[in-house]
Amino acid sequence: MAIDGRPTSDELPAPATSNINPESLASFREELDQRKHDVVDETWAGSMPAQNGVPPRIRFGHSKWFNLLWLIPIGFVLLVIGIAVAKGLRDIPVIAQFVERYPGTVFPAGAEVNGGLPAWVGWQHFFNGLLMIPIIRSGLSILADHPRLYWSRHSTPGREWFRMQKPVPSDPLYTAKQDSITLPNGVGLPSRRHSIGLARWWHLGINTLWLLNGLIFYILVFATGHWLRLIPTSWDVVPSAASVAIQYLSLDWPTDDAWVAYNSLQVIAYFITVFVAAPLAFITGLGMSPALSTKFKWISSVFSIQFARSLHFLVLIWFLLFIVMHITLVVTTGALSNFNMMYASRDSADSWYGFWIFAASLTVMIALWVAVTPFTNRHPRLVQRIGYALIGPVQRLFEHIDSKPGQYTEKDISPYLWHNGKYPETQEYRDLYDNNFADYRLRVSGLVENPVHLDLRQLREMPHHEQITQHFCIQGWSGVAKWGGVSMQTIVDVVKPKPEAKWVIFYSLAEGSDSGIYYDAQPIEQMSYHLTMLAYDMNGEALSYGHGAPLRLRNEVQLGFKLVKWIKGIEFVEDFSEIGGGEGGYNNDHEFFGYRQSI
Ligand SMILES: Nc1nc2c(c(=O)[nH]1)N[C@H]1C(S)=C(S)[C@@H](COP(=O)(O)O)O[C@H]1N2
Ligand SMILES: [Mo]
Repeated sequence: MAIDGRPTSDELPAPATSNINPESLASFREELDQRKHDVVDETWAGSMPAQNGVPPRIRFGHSKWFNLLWLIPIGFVLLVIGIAVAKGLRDIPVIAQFVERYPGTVFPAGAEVNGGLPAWVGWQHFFNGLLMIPIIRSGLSILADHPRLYWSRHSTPGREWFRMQKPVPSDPLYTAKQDSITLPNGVGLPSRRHSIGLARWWHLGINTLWLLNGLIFYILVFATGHWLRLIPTSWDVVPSAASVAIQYLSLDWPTDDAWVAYNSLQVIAYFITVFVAAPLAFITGLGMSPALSTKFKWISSVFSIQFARSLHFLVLIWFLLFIVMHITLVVTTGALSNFNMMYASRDSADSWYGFWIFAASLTVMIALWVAVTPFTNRHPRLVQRIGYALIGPVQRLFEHIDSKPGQYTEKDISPYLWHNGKYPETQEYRDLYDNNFADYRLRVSGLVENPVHLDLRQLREMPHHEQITQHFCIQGWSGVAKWGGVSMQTIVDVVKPKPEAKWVIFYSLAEGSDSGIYYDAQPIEQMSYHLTMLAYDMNGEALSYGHGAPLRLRNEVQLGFKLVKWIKGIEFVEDFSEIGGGEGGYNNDHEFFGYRQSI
């Protein structure tokens, strides 16, 4: 045994004589599921049965968990106490004077010219609300696919600060997919268990439109005087907001001057929402990209993907609280006048005009809410295509990042790396495993000058490549490991791809969760990246069964599902439309993932 536990090539069993003939090379494609899956039906995703989670809870101390449902009665009691206290406070002369001194609205200089809300504010507001619905719902579906949140990148079971799933069972081969939960119908988009592929097209696709809407909003806000309504220009907003809070809580509303300027509590809430929460949602979203994190090493080392994911979730909580408070107050503080101002640009407390526009916009939102899930189940390919059209260019752009190893060191290695996917259960694999992979051959073929069969001894004799890198599963968990093996560039140099070769297909010994073997297509440029390799060692030991023995792919600009485990063959091709279901990978064929996933 070598000192670090890794077997040397002499210690491996001598290879058996090869029984591989040229026809067996062609057979990879025949082992794929060639059907087109174009609907979400019962058999989809390996017929995973629904599985409920548990009410959300937060960890305090080492292993105590607080069930967040308690916040409902606690919140109610606090509200009642708050109202009683606020009412009492207003009878105290000092407080009464304070409220008189700060009635609630700070009028910035030049505010009068801002009287009324222009029509663009109403439209912006409508589009924002409309887009937020699928964004939030699909975001919840993404969370439900790995229903745990951590502060550190290690995603160690028991170390999460939030979960809506039972504790992780002790089975060492428990997978992240088994951990996913179903959401109540109508909540998630889709609410179905492990529908993350589709949820992500909604989330990322609609996000591009939401960001565009936001950008237009920013431009108009600053091009007009509208920013004076949203950005506090004097510290008086602080006492003034406190005064508004007392007035609201005592159920005696402050005077409404919203036609000219918002009250200070509104200004602060709107300011945080527009200028803090929204940009933070964007930045933390990008913080979960594998490609970007190999590029922005320093930031991603300090603020890990899990930190970004947790903050992203806290931003969601802010948005949800904001939406609930905002709607409650709009409806309880002169609803007709508020609707007229926002939807009809008019200052009137008795016309129903604004109300009807609001009602129409609400109808559109509800119709959308009800229709999106059945639509997604019926036309998942369309959702995938539109999603790709919207976010694909960004996925493509980030794929050009070719970073060098060195971001992490031994001390960053995670104590636990989740397992995922469907384990190999074929006789073919069992025979290889039982014989310690002596009969294993990696078959590299297709559009290459020099097709090869390589046994493990030959692979171990090739120049050794090592990297300590972070794994990003599409479901949201992560972890750092040390991978040892052969750089893909070494293989490329041996086989010499022909100029027509554009894609590289990795075939697995394992089947996918539904039918046919697991496979994935990778762009040929990425085969020459510093962080693309075939790993036969993990953390200094031969790769384990669960993590892909005897050989797996690492390509660190991509999400985990593209990193095929238990590799048996590699084929260089011109395009992948004739391979399997034609979508460039098992998950893309069956679960509507994308063939590029750098975010
Ligand atoms: N053959 C095969 N490879 C696979 C999968 C699979 O189901 N089958 N799952 C993928 C997914 S979704 C992830 S996140 C990683 C997980 O690797 P790990 O189990 O070593 O952490 O393997 C990928 N490779
Ligand atoms: Mo994954």
